Amino acid sequence: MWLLSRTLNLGILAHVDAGKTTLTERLLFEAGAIGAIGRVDDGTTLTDSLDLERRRGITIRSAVASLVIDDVSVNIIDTPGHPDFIAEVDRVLGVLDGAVLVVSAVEGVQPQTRVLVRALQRLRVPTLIFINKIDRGGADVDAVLRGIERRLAVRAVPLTLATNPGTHSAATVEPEPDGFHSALVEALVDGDDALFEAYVADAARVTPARLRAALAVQTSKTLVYPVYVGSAMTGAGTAELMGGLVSLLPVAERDDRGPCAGRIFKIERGSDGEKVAYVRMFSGALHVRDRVHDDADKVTGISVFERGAWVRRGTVRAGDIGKLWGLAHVQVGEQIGLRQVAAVRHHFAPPTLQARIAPERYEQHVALRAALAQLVEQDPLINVRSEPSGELAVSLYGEVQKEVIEATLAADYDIAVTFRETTPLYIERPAGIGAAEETLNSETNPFHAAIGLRVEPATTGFAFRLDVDHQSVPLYVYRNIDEFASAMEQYVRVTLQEGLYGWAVNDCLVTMTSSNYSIADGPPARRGPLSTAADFRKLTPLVLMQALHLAGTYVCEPMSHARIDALVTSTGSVLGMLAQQGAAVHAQSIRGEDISIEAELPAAGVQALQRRLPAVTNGDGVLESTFAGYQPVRGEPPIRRRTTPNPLNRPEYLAALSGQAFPLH
Ligand SMILES: Nc1nc2c(ncn2[C@@H]2O[C@H](COP(=O)(O)OP(=O)(O)OP(=O)(O)O)[C@@H](O)[C@H]2O)c(=O)[nH]1
Ligand SMILES: [Mg+2]
Repeated sequence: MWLLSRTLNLGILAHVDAGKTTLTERLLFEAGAIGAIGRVDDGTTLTDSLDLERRRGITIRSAVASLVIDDVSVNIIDTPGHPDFIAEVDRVLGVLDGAVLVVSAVEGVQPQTRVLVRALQRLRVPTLIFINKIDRGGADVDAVLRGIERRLAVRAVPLTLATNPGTHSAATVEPEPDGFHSALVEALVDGDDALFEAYVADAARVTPARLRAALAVQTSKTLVYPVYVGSAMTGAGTAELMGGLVSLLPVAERDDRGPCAGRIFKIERGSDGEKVAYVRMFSGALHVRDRVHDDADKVTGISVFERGAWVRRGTVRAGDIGKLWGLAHVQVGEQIGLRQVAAVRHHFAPPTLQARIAPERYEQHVALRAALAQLVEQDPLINVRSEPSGELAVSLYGEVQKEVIEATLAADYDIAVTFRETTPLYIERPAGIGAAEETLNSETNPFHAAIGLRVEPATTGFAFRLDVDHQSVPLYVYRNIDEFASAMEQYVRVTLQEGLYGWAVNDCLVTMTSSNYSIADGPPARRGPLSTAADFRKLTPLVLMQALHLAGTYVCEPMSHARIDALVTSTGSVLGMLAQQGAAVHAQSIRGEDISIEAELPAAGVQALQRRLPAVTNGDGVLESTFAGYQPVRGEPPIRRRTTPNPLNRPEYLAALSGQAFPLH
């Protein structure tokens, strides 16, 4: 049969430069999916296919390739490791059956490795760890293993060992059987009572095959993390890793019964500028000429992987990744098969910076706006804003992303741009609890809907809850109460983009406490025109901003945790530089001639550290930074001018609505 029945959608994740793309290339080569092996350093790998990726030698966009191991079709998603491109990882996390986390045998566990592992754990993505670069000088597998146990706090189970590490002849061997057997038992009994009892009753009856099966089960439950060592460059240890992919990760049978459900995880523009959407199907099948949900465009073309290569087909089935054509309005992160599009959940911190962007030639302003709109399709977190001044502003993770946007606009759209200063992207948090309500037919409420909302602080992120009775929901407008809830959640989210000081409101729980609607003839409301979805949508900002006003908000600044490694002789100048950026130093540790300094500072100051580091450390310093949450701003809160009329100014809001001066979406 030409179509394999089992698939594995595999993410390759790691810290920048750990060797993800090199490993992907190696796996593709070993499995025969490519005839010659490319190199990142020569710009010839399959997955770093963008011009900019090849020139810079880093991955910017996630890319999909496919290979076959035994009878399993493995779709590999090679992701970028640079923290500026974390949004790319975010989008693929939800479509993975398993992952390989690459850790360099030389650099070891990095802050970004921890960020990634936490997200993989939260989503319970079964993960194998590959300790790469054992051929490089300085490789220290034992130290990396200790780092994995200690800093990643996962139960690591080493399945292969390195011989001659740190040399070009580095190779891998299986561990000595007796010691390996007892190490496996020790790692697995905690998570498996039956295994524990069998072992206590008669240790000899716990066979290697039984342990192997238990290892696969506990790997799929993310209780343990099998570890392989090797070199993506020389190919050492990669065959064992490939064996582990299909024997330890949960390979899915292709089963296309059930309703059509999938998720769009990547959007790109084809050679003619047409939109191409990548979908991972979870159940059912999607065919050419189907709609992805009730009011969407029709799919005009589908490509799927067959034996490692994209081929045009009429259908994409559960378990598969496919490319879809014809969906002009589809958005990345969107779930397909459902009419009501669920809100996209993010697994990492949002961008912490914003920068105003302007074309060098003023007449390209409209072209720039259109080009940015296309970039936002691929990366919604860029979140382009039209400032009240008419300028455009984008949200950013960092300087490298900014350079990539600039280079992309120049190369693909022929637009030269300049970025104005980069400033922090503050957020607002509710200070207390606030509640507001509008009832039907009251003087203050021009809409045919009634809403009560309560706003209160929440520990992390945004949550919406519906606390109303079925009877109070207009089920002739929304199909069911869940659809009403997700519509209301969407209206609330849109409103919270601009809080009392103009910044997005986060870390808050919004509860809908009352609801009512009017129908043409009698109860439950007094006679009146039929409520529509627009009534609920337009009334939400009025009620919500009132509740927010009563709760009060305070503005918070994004912080970064920075770690600087340098020579001890640079200590004074590094500390001086940190003090100038308002950083609080937490720890200093000296090892031989090296010092490692850890500090926390406003995220907006990290770029300045990066810029000044070479001069301050005579070129020896290395800076690592990760997001460290938000802290209340001291003193006068910064204000961002709103781009939409403030619903707290009711006449202005209503006037703008009736004039349709701004879209609510
Ligand atoms: N010696 C040695 N070098 C390696 C190995 N794997 C990767 N490299 C080199 O390390 C550098 C980074 O490799 P990439 O494969 O681009 O790393 P990456 O993780 O994909 O990097 P990003 O996608 O930018 O995060 C390149 O110069 C590779 O040639 C290895 O096993 N041994
Ligand atoms: Mg890469």
